[in-house]
Amino acid sequence: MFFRNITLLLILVGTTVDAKSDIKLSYSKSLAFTKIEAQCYMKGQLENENEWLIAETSKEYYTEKFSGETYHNTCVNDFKIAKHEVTLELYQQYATEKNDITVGDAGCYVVGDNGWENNLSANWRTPTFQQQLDHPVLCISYYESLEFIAWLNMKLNPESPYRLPTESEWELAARGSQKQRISWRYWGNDKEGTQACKYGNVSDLSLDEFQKQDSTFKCRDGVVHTESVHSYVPNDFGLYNMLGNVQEFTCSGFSENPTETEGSCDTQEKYENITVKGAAWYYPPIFNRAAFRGALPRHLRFYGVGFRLAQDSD
Ligand SMILES: [Ca+2]
Ligand SMILES: [Ca+2]
Repeated sequence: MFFRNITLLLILVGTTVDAKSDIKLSYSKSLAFTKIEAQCYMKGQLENENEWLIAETSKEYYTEKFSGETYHNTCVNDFKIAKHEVTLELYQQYATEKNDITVGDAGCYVVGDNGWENNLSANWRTPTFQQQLDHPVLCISYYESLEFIAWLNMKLNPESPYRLPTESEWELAARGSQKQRISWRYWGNDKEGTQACKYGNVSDLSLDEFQKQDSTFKCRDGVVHTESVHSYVPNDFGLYNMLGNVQEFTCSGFSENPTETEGSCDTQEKYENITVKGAAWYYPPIFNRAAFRGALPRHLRFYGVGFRLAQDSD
């Protein structure tokens, strides 16, 4: 069964308010799950991926940014992962119930006139651009995502608590079925960058025309910033925007050697940074790959980073 009981109930009832809680029907996008069975798979860069990355950048840049994406076997247990990123709408309900304690208290990293800056007036409500309620929430720190998830678990009391996915779970989910795992992206390698706009909200010519970029995909999706979480063609696990819209928190600590951290949640904070996966709406093509791994301090917010829910499978 793909949906949690609560989600199924929401669909059957078909009203805006569920009997078990006041989570609205439209919020169910954040709570629709796909089950992925326990398995082992080959994670990391595939054949020729490193050659392309070095050709696009340099050997030094590759070593600094991408050498930890080693090709190796990793295994996951049965798990469920949300089809969509957590929406602004659901996060807004959480924040309202918490009296907006997370609003604007420490700023959010955005690209300003002089590059990256912690913009103290930017926050998840006003991330320097307009968002709709079904867009992904962003400008949320890892710690804030955990607070939100704790609230959601208390509110809905699911059989298996909601949590963030591990890095190994996330990358498997992003790669899709076996057939798609032979590609850097779930729509293929797409070296020319002409196919991406069909499959995810990526950095594209629409963004480049709005604000000049160093490198974008060579297609046009008409979306400069974020888009609905239920947009573009999903991968064949039925998951949307695994490589687009916002980059996503995992619960795994970050190590240059992924085998140390990828299979579990770093709840003890053994590692300084948390691992983020996927690509945001402004990421150049070199970062928009299933194998890419990012590291972020747990307390910082970025206007390209959000999250999606996962849970243990029944
Ligand atoms: Ca776009
Ligand atoms: Ca995403």
